[in-house]
Amino acid sequence: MLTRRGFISTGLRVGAGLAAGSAATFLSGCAHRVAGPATLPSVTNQITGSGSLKAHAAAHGLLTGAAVAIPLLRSDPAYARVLSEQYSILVAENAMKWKALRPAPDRFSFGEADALVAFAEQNSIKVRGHNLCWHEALPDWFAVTVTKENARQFLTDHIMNVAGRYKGKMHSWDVVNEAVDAKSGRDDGLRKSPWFEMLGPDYLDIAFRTAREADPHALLTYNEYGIEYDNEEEAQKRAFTLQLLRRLKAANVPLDAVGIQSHIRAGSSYSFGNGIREFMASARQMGLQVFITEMDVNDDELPDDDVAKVDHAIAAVYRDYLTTVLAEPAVTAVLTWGVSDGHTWLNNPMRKQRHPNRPQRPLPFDENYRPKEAFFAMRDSFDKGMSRNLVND
Ligand code: 9MR
Repeated sequence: MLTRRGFISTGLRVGAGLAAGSAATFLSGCAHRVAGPATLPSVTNQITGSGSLKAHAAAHGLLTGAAVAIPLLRSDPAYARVLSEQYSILVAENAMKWKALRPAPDRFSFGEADALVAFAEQNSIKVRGHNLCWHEALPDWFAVTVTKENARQFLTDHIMNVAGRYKGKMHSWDVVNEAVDAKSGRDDGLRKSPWFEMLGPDYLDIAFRTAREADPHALLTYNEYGIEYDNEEEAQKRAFTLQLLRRLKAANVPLDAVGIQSHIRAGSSYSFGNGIREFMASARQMGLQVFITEMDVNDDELPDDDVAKVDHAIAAVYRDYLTTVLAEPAVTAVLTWGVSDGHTWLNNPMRKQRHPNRPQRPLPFDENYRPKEAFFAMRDSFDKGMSRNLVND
């Protein structure tokens, strides 16, 4: 539910009113004006400036951001405007992955990545890099070119080139992404990724050490998913992830933060709480910051087809989840995996949808960049969270 304060200050019937597009008229960008008494403050002022996500986050020492699709940034001024108005940190959804950066073994293609960094610089927004080492989004040539003999060279060259190019400009890098697979059958729970198969567990050490060398200022992050819920599978994955982080720390591998992706679900039979709290506290005790790196709320499991009810349920999950994680002082950044429901990986045509006639609505803005109930839930959760000091400000 929207708080009373939020309800009054926006003057919007968030949920039913917005979803039905009733009184709210969408004006350019993400501005709203509401028909009604002249004394009502313009909502334009309420959701931007001091009413923006970034302002509410900053009041508590938090960064907030979103994953950016560069083609949209280039083609859609309303999208660019929301980014500049709402966020203090951005990350490329795909543009800094190997597949995007490496058209051929001996060539780099930095156009889209550069465009994001330039946009962020122009708008005084920080940037996270995602990612330097992952088992997915590898170019087609990878499998037939990279071997046990040359893998180390490819990995270190890539990191030196990519992290080196943006040296001093990045808030943080996801150096290694999703290295744990609790079902791998290994005692250390490491995923049998191409990097693992070619270099063994040491590939993580190599990647982090090289990233530090390439950019001593960026906060080096290990990023993982499927560690949010209180169920056996995710508890086991948390344990393996902590085991990995401890091993890296003990080996003096440079590591500054852990990313909890936070692709969560509305209507799930599982809950979150103790597991993630303990995980975050353990990370803090190792001296790590915690970033919520890819939050969105999958609504597949909701039986309802009523959009207002779906949005309401999604907002409740945002509120619960963010309240839980923001109680942890090590959490210093919250990013969503996208901006508006008009562009989300969850509606990718390749994904099987339980409600094919109802596209998913996982993000804080709707397809017309109107703020949804989830937007206000995010702001409220930032307001309630404790203040913290940003380390890499
Ligand atoms: O949202 C991204 C999608 O557009 C890509 O096709 C996919 C593969 O590169 O990656 C998606 O982003 C993923 C992120 O990089 C890592 N965590 C899970 C994200 C959603 O799948």
